[in-house]
Amino acid sequence: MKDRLIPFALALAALLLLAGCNQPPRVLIVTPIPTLVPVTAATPGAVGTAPASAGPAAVPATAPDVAAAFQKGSCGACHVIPGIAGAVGTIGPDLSRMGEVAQATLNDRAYTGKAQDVPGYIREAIVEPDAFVSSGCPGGVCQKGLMPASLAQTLSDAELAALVNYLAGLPGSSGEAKTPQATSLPVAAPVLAEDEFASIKQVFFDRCAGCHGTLRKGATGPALTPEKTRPKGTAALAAIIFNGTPRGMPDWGKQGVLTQAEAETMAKFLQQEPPAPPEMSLAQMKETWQVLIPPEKRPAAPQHRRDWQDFFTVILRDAGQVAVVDGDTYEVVNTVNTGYAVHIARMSATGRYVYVIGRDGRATIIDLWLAVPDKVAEVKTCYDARSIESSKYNGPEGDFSDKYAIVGCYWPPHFVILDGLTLEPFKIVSTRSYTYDTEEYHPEPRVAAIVASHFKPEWIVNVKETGQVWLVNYTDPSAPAIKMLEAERYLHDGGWDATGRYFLVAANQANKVAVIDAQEGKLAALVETPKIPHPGRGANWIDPQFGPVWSTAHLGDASMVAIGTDPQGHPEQAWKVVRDIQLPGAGSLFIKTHPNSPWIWVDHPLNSDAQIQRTVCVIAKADPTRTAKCWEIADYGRAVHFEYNKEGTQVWVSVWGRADQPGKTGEIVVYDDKTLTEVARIPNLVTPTGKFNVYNTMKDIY
Ligand code: DHE
Repeated sequence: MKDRLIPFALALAALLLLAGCNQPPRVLIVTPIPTLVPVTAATPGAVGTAPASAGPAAVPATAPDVAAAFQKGSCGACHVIPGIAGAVGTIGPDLSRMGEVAQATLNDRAYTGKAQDVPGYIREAIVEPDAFVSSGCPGGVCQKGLMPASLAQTLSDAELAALVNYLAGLPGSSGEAKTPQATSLPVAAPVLAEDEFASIKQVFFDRCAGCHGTLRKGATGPALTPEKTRPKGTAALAAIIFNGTPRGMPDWGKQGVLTQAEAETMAKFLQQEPPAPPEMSLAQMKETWQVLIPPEKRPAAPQHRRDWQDFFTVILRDAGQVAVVDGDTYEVVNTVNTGYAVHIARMSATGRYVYVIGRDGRATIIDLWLAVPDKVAEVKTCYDARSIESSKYNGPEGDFSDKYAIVGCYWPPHFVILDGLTLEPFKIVSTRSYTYDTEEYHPEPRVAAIVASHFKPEWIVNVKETGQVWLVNYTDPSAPAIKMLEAERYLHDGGWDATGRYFLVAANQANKVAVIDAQEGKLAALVETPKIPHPGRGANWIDPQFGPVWSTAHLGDASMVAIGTDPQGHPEQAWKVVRDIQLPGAGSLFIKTHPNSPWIWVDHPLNSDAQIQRTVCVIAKADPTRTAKCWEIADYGRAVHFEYNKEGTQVWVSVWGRADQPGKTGEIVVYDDKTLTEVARIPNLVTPTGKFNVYNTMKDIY
């Protein structure tokens, strides 16, 4: 084991000063620590139990409060440190057995540092954090640069000596690590000048809000409210902002997006009360709008011989990219930079264009007819977004194919209508409104799923918090007619039934599926389901007993249900749960089928069990009473989301790995749908999640 204190972020520094006193690190002594008892903690490693150290004692005249010193260095933000209040960080190694770990590392030939004894080793780790990088971070080998070297300037000699001494004594005399205290220390927000606050606020909304939420309540990224951030302190937060984390936080400093000083200002900003998030005007959107290849300069026919209708656009979430992959050859035709924490892709009515939305509200359009498919326009329409769709209607009321696009935002709470070829935004509609049931004003109702009707020039826009489904007619998109239907709160994701007349959407926190009759423009039913339905777009199939059904699995229940969708042919079963099929576990996000397939495929990526996370199951349409087969598709990561090829003969499943684990960042496994045998793997993709086959997405086949 070559574990080490590493990036034991934020703590200590003073060693440099000690070195300045001609005191080589290895002679720092381990002193008894009776006076170093933290205010809130149990006594740490018992006196005299720390590994022996050579040299004379460097006892500070007045021993500092060790808990205060840890607090000053913000060590607890990144490390678990027994006995230190709030030291429960999981970015760096757990320091519960630091003394033992240090000794073991010193005995290990792999150790390349200069320390001769345990205290020297710990000091080296603090003062020269990258001298020897630990493999003890939660994700494996720690990241160079994460442990801030600035700690050397943060703490006094005495404070550093106290910390080294404390850590060298871990675990305590009982040999067992102490449980960290969960109390929080009173910490005031650091001072931030008004002008600094104003400018960094904008950076937050541009770069960070998509993952941490505009009000910093957390989403993909953790909550960053003051009670969470203040105990971490400026140095720790700045280090994380600058260097990123193994769990997906980008390294804004290393990427050159933020300077060290800006990272520190951001760290201070995050410890203040969250300010009201900004609105975004059309003019602001237009400032970000870029047409890279104008429509008149785009080809009139495909410039390659590939079957572009069988392309898959694969979301590479943590890379902020979309891979365009050939469905016939499995070659990655191009990798396109898109919005940060990119979320989903949808096709234009003709399929030629792919619309992509990132959580940062950046919409991108990719032209699949270019010799190498690439983006031709982009625009930022909000600070936090999840949905995008195109206009798909072509009928008596006009041909709207590829004419418009729509982006649904979480913040500001609005949707934006854009030109379908250039992404020029031209109409913003706020979703601020009244809850459907209590008629109370809601200031921030987020836009969830948006689908385009094939039968009317209409988008179905789902407004989460108010529980309203808006039917938005785009015949005159600058003055869109909107019909507001009352459905259920917390609308999230959903899809069409096989006829395209009914839209079924999960009201996930209400444990219901709302059925919208898009032809009649009304709510057809509310169907009770098990806990937290999460269909993606769901799966349409013919049940041998109950006829046409639509299915969803659940985040909070180990089951997949089938809901009857044929009020004419099977009125008894219409809008009722007719099947409830047991799965190996809860935590399912997506299911999928194809009219040509004998199966319905189900994933479980958010199950707490690592094996179930990477397990997929199939249910036979011929015998939908149980799962026919379940298996693990990889030995790492999570199995997530399915997509069929154009013919409906092969199924692609993502292995959602981790961007920081070489060899395990992710891949796609391709199965023969009939035999369920593996056909191919598309390796070395960075966190592949959703996959969207051009033909199936444009035709809404699922
Ligand atoms: Fe999604 C669809 C919102 C997290 C992958 N996701 C959707 C939709 C919404 C939504 C509203 C429907 C869009 C539509 O049809 O127009 N997703 C959210 C969140 O708010 C949430 C829970 C938290 C967040 O921080 O964003 C979230 N989503 C995730 C993930 O973590 C997933 C698994 C990976 C990722 O990309 O981050 C993920 N969501 C997807 C995918 C779809 C989706 C692949 C489209 C499924 C489809 O087949 O259409």
